This record gives sequence, structure tokens and C-alpha cells, in this order.
Amino acid sequence: MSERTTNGGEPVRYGEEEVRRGSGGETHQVTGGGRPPLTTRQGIVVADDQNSLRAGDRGPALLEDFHLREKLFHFDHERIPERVVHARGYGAHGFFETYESLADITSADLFQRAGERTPAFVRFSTVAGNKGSADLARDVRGFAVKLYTQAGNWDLVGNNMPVFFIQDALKFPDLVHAAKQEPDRGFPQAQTAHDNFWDFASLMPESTHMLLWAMSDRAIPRSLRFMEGFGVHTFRLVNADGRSTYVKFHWKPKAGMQSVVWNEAVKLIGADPDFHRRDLWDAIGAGDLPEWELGLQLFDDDFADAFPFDVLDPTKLIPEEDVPIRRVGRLVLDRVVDNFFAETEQVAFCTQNIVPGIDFTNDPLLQGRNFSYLDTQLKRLGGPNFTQLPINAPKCPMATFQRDGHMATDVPTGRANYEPNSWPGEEGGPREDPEHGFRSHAEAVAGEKRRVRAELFADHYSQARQFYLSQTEVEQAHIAAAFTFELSKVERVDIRRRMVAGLRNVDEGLAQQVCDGLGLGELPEALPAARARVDDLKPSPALSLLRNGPQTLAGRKLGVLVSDGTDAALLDALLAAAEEEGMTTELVAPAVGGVRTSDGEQRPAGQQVGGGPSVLYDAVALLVSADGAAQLAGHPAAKDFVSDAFAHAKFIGCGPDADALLAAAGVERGADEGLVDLGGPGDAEAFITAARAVRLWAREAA
Ligand code: HDE
Repeated sequence: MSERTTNGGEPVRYGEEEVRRGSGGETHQVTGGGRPPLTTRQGIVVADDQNSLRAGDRGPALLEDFHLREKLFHFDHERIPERVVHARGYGAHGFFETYESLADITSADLFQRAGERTPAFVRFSTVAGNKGSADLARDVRGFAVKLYTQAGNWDLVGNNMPVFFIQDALKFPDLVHAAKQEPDRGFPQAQTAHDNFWDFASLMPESTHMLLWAMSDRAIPRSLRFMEGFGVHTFRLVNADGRSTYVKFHWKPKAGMQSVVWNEAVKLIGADPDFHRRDLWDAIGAGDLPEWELGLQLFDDDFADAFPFDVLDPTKLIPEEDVPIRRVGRLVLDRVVDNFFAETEQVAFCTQNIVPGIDFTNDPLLQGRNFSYLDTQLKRLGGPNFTQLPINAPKCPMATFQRDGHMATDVPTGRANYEPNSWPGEEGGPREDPEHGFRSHAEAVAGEKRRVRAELFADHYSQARQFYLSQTEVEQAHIAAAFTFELSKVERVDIRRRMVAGLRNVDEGLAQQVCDGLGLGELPEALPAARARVDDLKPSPALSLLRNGPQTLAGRKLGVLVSDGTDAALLDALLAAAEEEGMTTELVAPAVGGVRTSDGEQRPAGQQVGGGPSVLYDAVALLVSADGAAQLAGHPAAKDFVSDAFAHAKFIGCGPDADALLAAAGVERGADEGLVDLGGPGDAEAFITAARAVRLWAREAA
């Protein structure tokens, strides 16, 4: 034990479980009790982390204070450039499990043995917003999967939509410039509702199909767990004989698809900008592990030749009804990151990371991506050795003659750093392996060197129409509303008009609704189409989100508004029924300290009513006492809790004493089957059963 004097003149002792004073007189714990000593980066134990080294009590700081200088120096350099797109993301660890051997179609090691597990890291993201933007922005979601296979890392860098805005990588910088904040004013943030985006989009008819997706509810998912993922491009699988099969990759969420409605998204952005990441973190923490099945659409040259579109065109998809999806494995996320920066930020995906048995096609977007991803990491992560970071390093044997560079952490041994060499054994380092090494599919390539697009790429409207016609009426209405919202934020009338003119090539009804919504007057003349539409495309039910909804509330969240005097038996019955369904539950109360229920018990709340709006929940219940209802009826946030849930077509469980609150919110008990009475025996179960539909869309149409 030792003593010393702070600048406050008070003696401080060092040792087990002791405290010392900072200049403000506050106390600080020092080492002991299992806590390791604080050190500098050089390992020197720090004696005082509260006061910099000064000449005299009130004198200047001294340059020799290496601890102060090192601490500030490191802090000054904590930030790295954010991703130029997909800046805001969230990752988790997990594994991929193969269902059956796919040796007949691919030699990819991870697909050889049924039941084998391959470690995985997944990063979900929004595209346009900056790193600090909100999770619920209307946007495409990135769905990037790194699979640490025994034959090297395979990155499947996909999105939650199966098509893309452009056909050629040359246009990507223009697309991203147009989508991000406008360069002169630096806004709007994380949204495409502005002139530049729609100016570009309306001048690029090839974006139409993707615009339909982006204006659909797919762009505002309820949870990262409840969305599909797509590899987008056509890839190849190559078997041991060198035979190639085309493939489109799909991730199918086990929990079913679900999105929010736009008005809900707007409110969620304020209520919880971290809604998606919190949801993922909470679900994994609670052991409700997010899971997707990997689906393959496999087809050959004959199919590709007969298909009315070019399978190399990333603005087109292949309907599942035409080429069924074969489910070949599952991806499970079972571990949150230990450190957001070290893992989620530093993870570097690259479309070029493929393994033997998988290969590229000539999709011009994919070809450009293959350059871009490696290149961008150099800027973002500062040097070529980002591959040595734990999150990026392969988990299989790795040996290369690549050497040195910034921040090399590998310590290669041996004399040879080149080959061929004549050093024997280990001294000579690794050698190529013609038998197991990666070989490109020997595709015959010939042609004139020209800047052109293949003719079939020119049909920009047929599949956009097919997508639109595949939606339910509710979804179609949401698409029209989204176009109207976004284009209403566009200041230039000619841009609004041009976009509506393009939509006429998709669907006259849609164009008319948007035209009316914008108050444009007469429908503008349709844009000329470069190629006639194929009009007999059958709707594809698989493209509808609502037709592929969950029909269960498992993994969903129930919010229960309570007050002092809430009937404890009713509350317990409801919570039990919800938990039985696999839901999580949260009490929302006038104060976060909770309420005293009818049995005299104090129940802590998860949220106070001002911070727990109903947009946070998939279904809500109002289990308030008569006094509580009367009090909450005068509380704006409590009224919004009810009226928002109603407006968002949610199921609302109405306790016997909730009338004053319902009335204040303008909601009539029993007005539709989404308002379910809770009071008698079996009501809780009946409410949960009814709410499995997740939304009562008929209410929206009414
Ligand atoms: Fe990306 N994209 N992209 N992209 N992309 C990036 O790479 C790019 C495209 C996708 O969580 C960048 O590391 C080009 C399609 C995801 O870290 C960059 C083109 C699809 C992520 C880049 C595309 C994607 C990115 C930015 C057109 C779906 C986030 C930072 C030719 C199939 C990965 C980075 C993560 C990230 C370039 C188009 C998905 C600049 C040039 C199509 C999920 O390299």
C-alpha cells in the first residue's frame, strides 16, 4: 500500500479495493478486485488517469506526459472513412449448415458434406444514409455474408431485393451520387426523396423495376430477421468435372417476411433510430436465433437461351414459379459481436472472394463490383493488410508470398519470399496446387471490343409490371403512396412528370394514382420504351411480401400498456399466452419504475409511455385500470399509442377498463376484428390467435 497527495491536497492510498480522488473530489476505483491495471499501449502501468502532468498546481501541461499524449493521439485517429455506400450496418456471427451434399453440381467444399457447419459473419446495412443515420430509412438493405469455408472465404455480398437500379458498373458512381445528399446543401440524409435522385432515376428507365421494389414495403422491413436476401447476379456453380450450372442465390427467412408501414417507419426513425440493430441484438441475446435457408435457383444454358430476358442483366429476376428454389442449407446467427468497430466496421466484403466450385458470370455489374470492393478497402482500412484482421482472415490454412505493407501483423518465417525457389521443404514456402486450387470456368469468350449493351437488356418495363401485378391490393396502394410521397418532395415539376410518364409503361392505374396524388393534372405522355413490353408475364405470388407473411407471432413483440391497478390475473394470462407463442413482451407504464397491479405487486416497466410508442410493437394491449385509463386519456403519448396502433392496422387487445383511453384516442371498442376484448377466460389466447395475421389490412382499406 502506498500514499500520495492529489492536487486537492488529500492523501490517497493505493491497493486493493481503494478509491482515490480526481480534481473535482469525485471518487475513482483503482486496481484490485480482479480488475487489471490500466496501462499505456507500451504496457506501462498508469498511476493517475485523472490528472495530466503539470508544473505546479495551476501550471502548464508538460510535454513529457507520455500518457496524456498517447491517449489524445490515439483518440484523434479513432475514426476511419465510412463506407461510401452501406455505411450504416450491423453484424453478427453465426454458421451455415449444409443440408445435403451438392457434389453433383459444385465442388465447393462447404456444400460437400450434409450437416457440416461453416462459420459465418453477416453484416446488414442501409445503402444511402451515413453511418449515423436511422435504421428505418426507406432504402435497400445490404445482406452481406462472409463464409469462412475450409477452402477459403466466400463472400456473398447481396441485398434484400433481387434486382438492382443499373445494368452497368460504369453508372454506379452516378447512381450513388444522385441518391445521397445533394452536394451543394448536404441534405437530405438517408432518403431518396429529393430532386437529384428522381432526376437520375427518371432518366434511367433501366432503374424502373428496382424502383418498384424500393417503393414497396420491402424497403422498410420490420426486422433484419424478417427479410429475404438475394445474391442478385447470376453466378455459376462448377462441379469436379468442370460442368457449370447457373445459379441465383436466395436467403429465405425462417420467421417469415414482415415490414412496417411508412407512417410507422417515420415514427420509428424518431422513437428508436437503432430499431433494427437493437432488435437483432436483443433476439440473439434472448436465444431467439435469426435463421435463413439458402435457396438455389439452378438452370442451364437452354433455360437461359429460352428466357425472355438476359440472365446476365441484374435488373431482372427469374420468378420462383419458373425455376423453383432448392433449399440447401441454413444460416443461423448465434453470437453478437464483441466489439462493433473491430468486427462490424472492419469487416471487408468482396465479391471476388469466391471459392473453388463457384464462379462469376459476365454480368457487367458484377464485373465492376469485382474491381470496386478490394479497391475501396484500401482507402477505408488504410492498407493492404486488412485481410489479416481477425474478422477478415480465413479460418483455413493460408500461405502466401505477399509480404510487408502497413500494419502487417502476420510474422512469416523462412528465407524464401518468392517462387519459384530452390529452398527445400518449409524453408521454400508454399506452392501452387493444380489439383485443388481455384480454376476459372473455361468459358469461351470472343467478340468485338465495343461499348454496347446486349439487346435483351433493353426491356425495362415487363418485369416491373410483373412485380406490380404480383402484389396484393394493399401492397399496390403502398407503392403508389411511396411514389407520391417521394415525388412530392421533388421541387421540379418536370422531374415529377417524367417519372409519372415512365410509370405509364408499368401500369396505367399506378401512373394515374401517382399523377393524382401529385396533383399533376393530365397524365403526361408515356416515355418511349426502348423495347416492347412482354405482356403475358404471369404474376409471381412469391414476389408479394404479404402473401409470404409469418402467420405466427413468434419472434414478434407485444407491448402492454399498464397503470396502477391493472388486473394482475389478466396481465399474467396475456403475458403467458404471448410467451407461449414465442413473443417477447414489454410493459409500457406512466413511469418506467412500473406500476402496482391489483395483487399489490410492483411490476417494473420496460418503457415509460412517452418513450414507448406503439410503433415499437407488433401488437399491443391496453390493460389499464379505470383510473389509469382516465389519467392516460389526457396524456398525448398514451393517446398516440392507441391511435397509432389502430392507424397502423395492428391488433389491439382491449382490457375491460380501457374505454376512457380508447375514446380519447378516437377508437371504438369492437369496431373491427382487430380490436379484441380481453377480460374473460380464454381471451388472451384468442387475442394472440387473431393477431397472428400481424396486421388487419382490411382496416387500412376501409
Ligand atoms: Fe456494393 N459496394 N456495389 N452492391 N455493396 C459496397 O464496398 C459497388 C451492389 C453491397 O456490409 C462498397 O466495402 C459497385 C449490388 C453490400 O461491408 C463498394 C456496384 C449489391 C455492401 C461497393 C455495387 C451490392 C456493399 C462500399 C455496382 C447487391 C456492404 C464499402 C457495380 C448484390 C458490404 C465496401 C458491407 C458495399 C461497390 C452494387 C451489395 C464501394 C461498384 C448490385 C451489401 O465497394
